This record gives sequence, C-alpha cells and structure tokens, in this order.
Amino acid sequence: MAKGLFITFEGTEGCGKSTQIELLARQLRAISHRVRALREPGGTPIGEEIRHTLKHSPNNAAMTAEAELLMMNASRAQIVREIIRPALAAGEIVLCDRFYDSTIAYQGFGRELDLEKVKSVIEFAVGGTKPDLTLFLHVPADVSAERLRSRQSTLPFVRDRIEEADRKFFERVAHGYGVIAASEPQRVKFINGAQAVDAVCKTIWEIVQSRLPKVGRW
Ligand code: Z5A
Repeated sequence: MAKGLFITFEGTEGCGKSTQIELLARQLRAISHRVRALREPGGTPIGEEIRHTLKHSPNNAAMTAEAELLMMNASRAQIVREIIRPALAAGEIVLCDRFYDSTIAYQGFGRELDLEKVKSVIEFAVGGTKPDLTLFLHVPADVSAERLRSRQSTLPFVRDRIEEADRKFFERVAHGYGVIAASEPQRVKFINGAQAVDAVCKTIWEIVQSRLPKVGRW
C-alpha cells in the first residue's frame, strides 16, 4: 500500500511545536510534497468538541485523570481513522502537533496513572498507527514559562484546565519526555528547542530530509 510519512511534534508548553510545524509544512510544500498539519487533542469536528471539554469548558473542573486519559484517546481514535490513515495511504506527509507520547508524558507521568494501563488505552486508540518520526523539542521550564507569559500578554485570557496543574505536575511531564526520548532513540529525536527559531528549523530540516518519501510515489 502507498505510504506517506507520519511526523509528530512533542514537548512541554511553549516549546515551539506550532511555530516549527508551520515552517516545516512550508518547506515541504515548496518541494511539492502534500502536507497535512494536525493537532491533538482535536483535528476533527468530534475531536475539537472533545478538546473544548478537556481544556476550556466551564463544566470541566471535576474531570478525573481517568476521564482525561479516555477523552484524549477518544479524540485520537477519531483523527487516526478519519484523517491520518487516509492521508498516509494517499502518500501525504502528516505533521501532528502532539500524539500518544503526550499521553504517556501528561497522563502517565504527570497524572501518575498506571503506565501499562495508559499504554493499553493508547494501543486501542491507535490500532497500530504509529509515528515514523517524532521531534521532541526540549526547552527548560523557565524558557517555557517565559514564552507562555509573553504570548499571554498579547492575547485575551482563555482559561485552560490543564495549564492549571501545579509545578510538580509539569516537572513530572518533563521527566516523562526524557524517559520516552531515551527509550526510543531511533524514532524520537531530541532537539534543543531553546535555540533561535531559525536554528531549530534548520536542525529539523536536516533530520526530516533524510526520511522523505519520493514526491509522486503512489
Ligand atoms: N495533552 C495531554 O495532556 N495529553 C495528550 O494526549 C495530548 C495533549 C495530545 C494541548 O494544549 C494540551 O493538551 C497540552 C498537553 C495536553 N497541555 N498543556 N498544558 P495546546 O494544544 O493548547 O498547547 P500546547 O500543545 O501545549 O502548545 P503551545 O503552548 O501552543 O506551544 P507550542 O505550539 O509548542 O509553541 P508555539 O506556539 O510555537 O510557541 C510558543 C511561543 O513561543 C510563541 O509566542 C512563539 O512565537 C514563541 N517561540 C516559538 N519558538 C521560539 C523560539 N525558538 N525562540 C523564541 N520564541 C519562540
């Protein structure tokens, strides 16, 4: 079966994923690749409703960690079947802002849910659809906090339930990403996200170029 390339972007808040996805999509399109840029949770009409419930709904304060895990994966089960698999089968390059490593880092390490149970929920949601390459943009906590502060100062305030977690939660998430990157070095590439935007973009391009499918392969 024809196959595109599935690249996921991971890291803590403000590590620069959205910025780099936009730049990479532009570079790939400039050399005639068909690119699909997606985000999780969300990326489908059903997923965007789930995203609202997870992050912004006024009724979400009592959400349990278990419900959070299942909703993240309900959104994922939908986007995998509705968008990611058909796009890959058509030879497209799929760039996804977060995928299942986020669940391991946030619900597994962050919320401290049983890691084996978390992984089995993920397996059920993705059913074998796995990233070919994961770009992990690492930024220290103070850089992440500063970027979020400066972005928030330019935007109207929107409450986000997940961002309300305490500092220890985000420390566990950061530790979780370190464990994931160390355990799968072939798939997960560690990138210093604290560099200037252009330097991060150049590093990503060097990694991605060697994995590109031939344009027009069916
Ligand atoms: N979540 C979960 O718990 N479990 C899951 O399974 C999944 C997700 C899939 C999604 O939030 C939340 O869901 C997230 C994890 C959880 N929660 N938290 N907290 P989101 O989609 O709203 O946001 P995010 O994924 O955390 O990303 P972000 O905050 O939007 O950041 P980003 O996309 O990585 O960064 P950015 O928008 O490109 O950049 C942030 C700012 O920094 C911006 O002003 C840029 O102009 C600036 N920037 C970017 N790069 C640089 C460099 N290199 N230098 C200087 N400034 C820069």
